[in-house]
Amino acid sequence: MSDPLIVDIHTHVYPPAYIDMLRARNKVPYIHDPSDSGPPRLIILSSDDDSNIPLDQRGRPVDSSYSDIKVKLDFMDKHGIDCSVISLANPWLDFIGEEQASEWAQKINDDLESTCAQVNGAAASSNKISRLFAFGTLPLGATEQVAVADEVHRISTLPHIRGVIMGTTGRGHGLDDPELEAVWGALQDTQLMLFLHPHYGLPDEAFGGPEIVRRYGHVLPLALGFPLETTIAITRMYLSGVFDRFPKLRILLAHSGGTLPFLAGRIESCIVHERIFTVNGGSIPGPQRDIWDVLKTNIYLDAVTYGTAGLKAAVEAGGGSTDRLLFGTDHPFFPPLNEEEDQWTSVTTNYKAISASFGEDQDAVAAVLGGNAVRLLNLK
Ligand code: 5CU
Repeated sequence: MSDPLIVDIHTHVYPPAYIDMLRARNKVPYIHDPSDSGPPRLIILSSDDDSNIPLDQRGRPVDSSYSDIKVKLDFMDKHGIDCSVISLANPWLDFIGEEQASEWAQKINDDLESTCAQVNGAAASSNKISRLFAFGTLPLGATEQVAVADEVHRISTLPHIRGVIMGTTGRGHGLDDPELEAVWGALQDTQLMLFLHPHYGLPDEAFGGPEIVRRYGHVLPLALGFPLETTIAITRMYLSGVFDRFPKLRILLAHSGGTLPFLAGRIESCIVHERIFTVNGGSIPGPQRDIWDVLKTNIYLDAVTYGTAGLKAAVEAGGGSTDRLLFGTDHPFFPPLNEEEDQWTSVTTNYKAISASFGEDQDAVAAVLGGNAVRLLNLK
C-alpha cells in the first residue's frame, strides 16, 4: 500500500492582524511584551491573568509559529503532513461585539482564503493534494443572529473554506440558545462543518480554587477543563433538541469529543429517567433522537487524544467504524519544551496512538490519517 495521505484538521493560526489587535489590548485576551525583551507572552485563558504571577511570566511564550504560515508549512513537512485545514485559534472573535464583529470576521476569513490560495498556488504541482484549506470564523457577537448566518453563507462560496470553528459559548449563552437557530440553519443549508472547540474550561473552584490551578500550571485547565467544557456544550445543544430541528448538521468535536464518547450512555440513561424537562414550564419534551443516533449521524471526532483508550472510545461511540475520526495536531500549541527535538512529542504521540489502535487494519489507519478528511471536507 502506498503512503497514506496525511491531513491535519486541528491546526491553528493567529493572522498577523489578530496578533496586532491582541497586542493593543491589556485585558484577557492580550499579548504582553516583557520589558527585558524576552519572548512576548500570550495571555488568553482567564487563569493565565493571575496577579500573583509577574506579568512577564503570565500565560505562555508566543513566537512566529502562531502567525507565520511558512512556519506552519515547515512543521507540516517535518511531520509528513500533506494538507492542513487551518483555523483561527481561541478565543476567536468571542470578545468582539456588535458591528466590529462582522468586520473582523470578514477580515479574518478573507485573510484565511487568500493565504490558502497563495500557498496552494505556489506549491509543487506534483503534490497529491492542495496544501491548505481553512475553517472560517464567525461574528458571534454581532447584534443580530442574521449577521452570523450571512457570514456563513458568504464564506460557503469561498473556494478554500470548508467549515467554521466556534467556541462553546456561541453568542454568549451556550449552544442551546434560541439566538443560534439561524446559525444552525445556515450551517445545515451550506453543509459547512462546524468545528466545536473549547476555550473557557471550568471555574477554578471546580479544581479546588485558584491556588490549586496555579500550582499545576496549564494541566488542570487544558487536560480536564477543556474536554469537560466541550462535553457540557454539546450535551446542552443535544438536550435542547437542536439535532431534532437540524438533523443534517455536521459537527467536528475537538479532542475526540472531550468526554462525550465515555459519557454518552450515562447522558442517554439520565434522559430516559427524567420525567419532565423544565424548559418552558415543562412543556418541551427532551430530545427525540437518541444520542447514539446523533453520534453516528451528525458528529465527527478529531483524533487528538494522545492515547489508545480515548481513540477506541471515540470509534466505539460513533458506531464502531473508523470513518468518523480525523487526525489533528493542535499546532502551534504543545511545542516541545526541548528545542533540540526535531519532531514534536505531541504529534508523534498521536501518530503512535493511531497506529497502536488500528494498526492491524491499514485501511482504517489511512482513513483516520487523511482519507476521512478528504471525503468529508471535499479536499482536492
Ligand atoms: O489543546 C488545545 O486545543 C489548545 C488550544 O487550542 N488552545 C489553547 O490555548 N491551548 C490548548
